[in-house]
Amino acid sequence: SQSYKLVVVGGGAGGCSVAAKFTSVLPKNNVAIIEPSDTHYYQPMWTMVGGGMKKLEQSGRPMSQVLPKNARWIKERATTFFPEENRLVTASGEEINYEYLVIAMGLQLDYNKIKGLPEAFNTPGVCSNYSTQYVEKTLESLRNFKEGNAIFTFPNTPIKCAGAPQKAMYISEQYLRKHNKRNKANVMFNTSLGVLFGVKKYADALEKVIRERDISVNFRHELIEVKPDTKEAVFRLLDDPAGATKTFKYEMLHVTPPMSAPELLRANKKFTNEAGYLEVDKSTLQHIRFPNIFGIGDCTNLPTSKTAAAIAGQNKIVYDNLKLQMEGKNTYDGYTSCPLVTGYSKCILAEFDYDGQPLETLPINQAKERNTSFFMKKEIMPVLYWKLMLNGWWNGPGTIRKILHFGTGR
Ligand code: FAD
Ligand code: UQ1
Repeated sequence: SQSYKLVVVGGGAGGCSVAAKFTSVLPKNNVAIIEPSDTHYYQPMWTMVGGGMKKLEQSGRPMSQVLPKNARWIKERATTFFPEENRLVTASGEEINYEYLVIAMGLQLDYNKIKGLPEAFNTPGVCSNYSTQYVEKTLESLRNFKEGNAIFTFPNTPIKCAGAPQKAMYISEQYLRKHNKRNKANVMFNTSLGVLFGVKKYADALEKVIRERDISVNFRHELIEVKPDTKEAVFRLLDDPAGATKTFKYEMLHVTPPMSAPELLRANKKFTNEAGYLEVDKSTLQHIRFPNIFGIGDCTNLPTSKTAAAIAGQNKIVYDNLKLQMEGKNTYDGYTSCPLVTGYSKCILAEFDYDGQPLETLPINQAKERNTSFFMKKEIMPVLYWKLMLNGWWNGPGTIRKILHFGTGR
């Protein structure tokens, strides 16, 4: 088995950026990243790949070049977590022990929850910007478009980059216009949601785009089946109490799949909230039940939109809070001190915490009456108070205590 100060699960946007911050402050090989993929993708570029503005290869770099050099890369999938024991197991059965864990596993794509997928991706017109396997079919479907419905879907789950299904549609609409096929196309947004976007300011702006570009929107329509033989897509009408469905013919069908937190997280009830996302504090990103575990990015329950931009806003918060946690400085342990002066030259230097447990700075028995403790009380403490503490430069003897106790603190 291997042991690390910090283990990061997932080498995507969140995992890679947090690991990089820690490798610059922790000694070499104190950080391990568990990540099975050969390639790291800049997923926001797939919108442009689908529209033919970038090539798929341009969105990927070898994982080995991207992950921080001073971290140990464990090129495997994590398979079981034992958070109470601070360890996890990988697909090969390797045991990894950690002091601190960052979980950055992203979302899983559940194409298979739609009947007929993923097989129908092998048939004409069915595509998806959300996967390296199907993103190039978006451009291909636009090139081969003859006439009929171009349908863009939005699933009935939270997804990453909630704008991307519409971006795919607007770019496709302009492609069809540019290539003189727009008058043969009926462009449609069939969304499980009841609004175009979660923020009203942008929803209003998008509504204007939809009107100007002659796109039709069908709210509360959830894709449940693709029938490639007849080129039909079946939608559940989410507001129909009887659960009725409606079938649309398609010439092109851009699928945004249902997404969920990785199975592996959901397997451990103590990790997740009801919906299966890693349950972290929304201000500190610390796990609410395991203080030595932090989460970042798409796999978390953070009630914001799941994007790389969000991760840019999160990674310093994880770094700062986890660093404080490592240093034991983020929470107050109740430290207090009362120098018990026992006469004109001796003192018992009491220091203790919330639990009434001694928390002594010096590696000697401070319960003993000493001249040194008396000198400290009479001469050092006033200087420390006037010169340091009142200027905000004295944070108590915790750091000195840790050094004198070789990091153990007691
Ligand atoms: P990911 O980057 O997905 O990384 C998760 C990593 O965890 C993966 O490398 C995976 O291999 C690894 N992993 C999973 N399971 C395990 C396991 N068991 N063991 C070890 N490793 C595991 N964001 C924007 O900010 N702007 C945009 O314009 C934008 N557009 C987008 C367009 C599309 C089409 C897509 C798909 C996404 C877009 N995003 C955009 C979203 C952005 O890409 C994601 O929010 C971001 O990549 C999430 O980062 P993450 O680290 O949480 O997950
Ligand atoms: C951003 O920080 C970011 O993450 C790295 C993105 O992901 C690709 C974005 O799409 C955006 C918009 C931001 C925000 C940054 C600026 C300069 C607006």
